[in-house]
Parts: sequence; structure tokens; C-alpha cells
Amino acid sequence: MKKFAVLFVLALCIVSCAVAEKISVYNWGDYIDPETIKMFEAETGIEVEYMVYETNEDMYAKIANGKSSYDVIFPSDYMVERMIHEKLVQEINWENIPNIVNIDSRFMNESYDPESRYSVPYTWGTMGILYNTGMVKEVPHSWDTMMDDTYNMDMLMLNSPRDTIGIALVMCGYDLNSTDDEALEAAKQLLIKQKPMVLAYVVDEVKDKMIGGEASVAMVWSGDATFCMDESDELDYVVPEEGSNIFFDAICIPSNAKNVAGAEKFIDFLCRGDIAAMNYNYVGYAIPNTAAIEIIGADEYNASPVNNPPQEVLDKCQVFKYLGEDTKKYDQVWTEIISEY
Ligand code: SPD
Repeated sequence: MKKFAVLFVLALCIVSCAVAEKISVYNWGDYIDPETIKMFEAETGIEVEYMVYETNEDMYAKIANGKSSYDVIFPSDYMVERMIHEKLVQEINWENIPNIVNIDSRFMNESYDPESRYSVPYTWGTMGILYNTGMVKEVPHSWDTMMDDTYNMDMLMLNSPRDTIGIALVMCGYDLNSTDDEALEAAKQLLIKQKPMVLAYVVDEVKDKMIGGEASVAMVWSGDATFCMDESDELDYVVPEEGSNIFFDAICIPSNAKNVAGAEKFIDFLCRGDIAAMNYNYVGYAIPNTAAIEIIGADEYNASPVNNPPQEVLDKCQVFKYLGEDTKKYDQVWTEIISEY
């Protein structure tokens, strides 16, 4: 009888150990269809511990201080480059990601990961202005709109240092990736001058605010514009003529991940055509997944000018680069903008 009880406890332990596999996923807010997480858990038995961040810099700070361990993260281009440089992400074993065949080869080997050793393409997009057609005096074809006092306390800016400083540099006539002191000082002064006109610095809240008609114009990422435009016929999106940022968001496995095999299964799952199509329909961002685009229907997918900007728009867009030690200059400028009145 005693022997039976011991065996029973042992069996229980084996069962509970078998269901206890877990992965920890750290992603941008509103960047996955929650239903896909449930599907992954049901299909694999792996529990997903899911946490969100608002900016690359928030995510980086958590990973770089070494106190938190995640199995899957979603950095953008320049942040992938930085994390490779600082050995914070590990090489991907492509044998364990067979669904990588679904990713359009044009999105592989990008400059931030030239041999595609560390990152799996997830989404891409542009930065531009989302505007309420009933509340603006004209289509905001220029970034100067964001300095126009007609929109005093009626404009939203991104609470994201690299994006906002990058666009201010463009507005001052400098390169989006400039590290020149004079250029950064000009960008800082512009943003300080703009500050009293800004209703709020936001990230994910931009959607509720624009859909709710709380502001006329907002600096946004294209996928969020798509989401908002699906919800409101009053909203439209433009990439200003001075040029802008084109970004590529990727999936990586941090160097200190605890469950690499689980992370690989999750990443492979996200590369499946049906899953990427569900995520496209939910988050609104352009995707590099050809199998998903086939499921969505190429005509329907390509009909969106927001997610498929014409070549002349793309030609004016630049990718953010990792700036090495000069990143500190951006941190300093951002602190001064946010604290200055
Ligand atoms: N709501 C999540 C949005 C994520 C967008 N990433 C954009 C990165 C631009 N550098």
C-alpha cells in the first residue's frame, strides 16, 4: 500500500512537471492576437508568461540590467543591432524554425543583422501623421504641422526618444541618424518649443485618443494608423514629404533565455502563415510573411496604402541605425526635453 502511494505521488509529480514547461515572452503592447497565445499553449502544452513594454529603450533597460530573463523579445532594427553588439541576444538555430521559409527573403539579411543570424522578421512599417479629416485645415503633408499652433494642445507625440528626436532632426533638415552636437541641439530646442502645444506624449494610448477624437493630429507608426483607420472613417495617414523612418521589428532570443527550445517553438509558431495572418488582422502592421499574405489575399493586403506605401514614399524613408556610444547623447537630449518647461 505504502509502495502504491509513493508511486502515485511520483506519477503526479511527473505529470505536473510535464505541464510545467513555460516560456516568458516580452513584447510591445497590442502586438499580438491574444488568441494565438492560447492556441500555442493548447497545441504545445507550453505555458506563456506574457509581458509588455512600450518602447525599445524600456525593453533594453530590462534586459541589459540582467535581472530579468525572457525567452522571446521583439526589438526593432537598431535595437537588434545594439543587442547583437552587446551580446544580449543569441544566434538562432534555423533548423528549429522551419517556418522561416514563409518569410520573404527581401526581409532577411537586413543591415541590422546582415547575415540573419540573430533575428526573425516580424513586422515592418513607417512613421507618419495620423489626422482627423474633419479637424484639420488641410492634409498634413509636412512635419511642420507638428509645429503649427493651430493644433495647440491638439497634437499627440510619441513618447519614444529615438522616434521623436529622429523626426525633430528631419524637421531641422538633418539626417534622421545624426549624432552631430549642433543637430541634436537644434532638435532638442525644436521639441522644447513644441512641448506646450502637445496634448500628450503617448505610445499605445494614441489609438484610443485618436479614435475618440481627442486630438487632430498624431505622430504614429503605420500599423497603429491602420488599426485606427479601421475603427474610424474620420482618420487618415500620411508620411510627410520631408521623409521619415521605415522600421523593421524582429523576434530575438535573449542570451540569458532559460527555455531556448520553447522560444524556438514559439517563434516558429509565429512564422506559420495562419498565425501571422491572425496577427496581421489583429495588430494592423505590415508583415513579411508571404504564406500569411496568401491567406489574407494579396489583393486585400496590397489595397492598404498605409501598409504598402508607394516607392517614392519609401525612397524618402530611412532605417534607424545603432549609434554606439552616441546613444548617450540621445538619452541626455530626451531627459532634457521631458524635464524642460
Ligand atoms: N503597439 C506596438 C507597436 C510597435 C511598433 N514598433 C515600432 C518601432 C519603431 N522603431
